[in-house]
Amino acid sequence: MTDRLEALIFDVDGTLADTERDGHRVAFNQAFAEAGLDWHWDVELYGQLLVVTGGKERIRHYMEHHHPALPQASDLDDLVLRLHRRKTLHYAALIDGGSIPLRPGVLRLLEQARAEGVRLAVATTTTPDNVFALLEHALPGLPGWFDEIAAGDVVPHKKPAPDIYRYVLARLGLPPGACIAFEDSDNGLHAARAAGLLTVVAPSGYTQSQDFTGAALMLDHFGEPDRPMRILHGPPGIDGSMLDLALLRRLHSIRAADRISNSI
Ligand code: XBP
Ligand code: MG
Repeated sequence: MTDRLEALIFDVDGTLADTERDGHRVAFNQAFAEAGLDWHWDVELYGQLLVVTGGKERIRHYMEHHHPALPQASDLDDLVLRLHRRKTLHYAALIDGGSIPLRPGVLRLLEQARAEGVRLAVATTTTPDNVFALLEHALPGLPGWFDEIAAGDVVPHKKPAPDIYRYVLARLGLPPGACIAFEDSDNGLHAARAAGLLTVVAPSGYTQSQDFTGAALMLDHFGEPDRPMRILHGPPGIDGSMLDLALLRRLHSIRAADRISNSI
């Protein structure tokens, strides 16, 4: 692990904003209703479907498990694509309508990183349009703060596979030891760790009871001056009311020291 922290790599859904229940889920249902389908993903069912990352993959999984009588024809692929395209438009409209804010402390941390020359990147399974919609709505021009926005089908295997993180690292030209990943889900944590990244986890609405063994630090959120974070799990010597670069650099150097002593 290098001794300098050079980049922060963020998951999007659940990490930058809690988008699943009131964003993606609602948009999927809008697309189904518009297509004349009587499918409805309620809050509980959607929580179960989240085990499958990627919206197209999730629709396909739902069809196979809840409507197995549907013909396995190639026009099924076409239906998935059409539904997903409409879902993406509905999602952007929901975001533009202001229904999903960034999570506490996210913008503050991005601003500090930008001011101090720590690079920013995104590694997500979601569609690129969704990331741009979310960031641009949060702050006009915000997508331009990121050196790399890696999203969706740019890699063959979605999380929990490490592909998207490896892709981002290659694009940034950095080793995993120079970066920290931010995630909210077990699938995301597995992906980041398998790519060799130190990972900070802030569980979101749907992921509170997942297993985050292997996270370097677990928080309820990143914290704001008037809304302190709670550290749910972390190494001794890490404390504070907000996640900032000083704390992240401390975490990074503690983990670097751990690695060196473990390899001796
Ligand atoms: C996010 C997802 C995404 C969204 C839907 O996972 O699983 O699939 O639910 O996005 P992560 P699309 O936060 O681990 O990246 O419909 O655009 O695929
Ligand atoms: Mg996520």
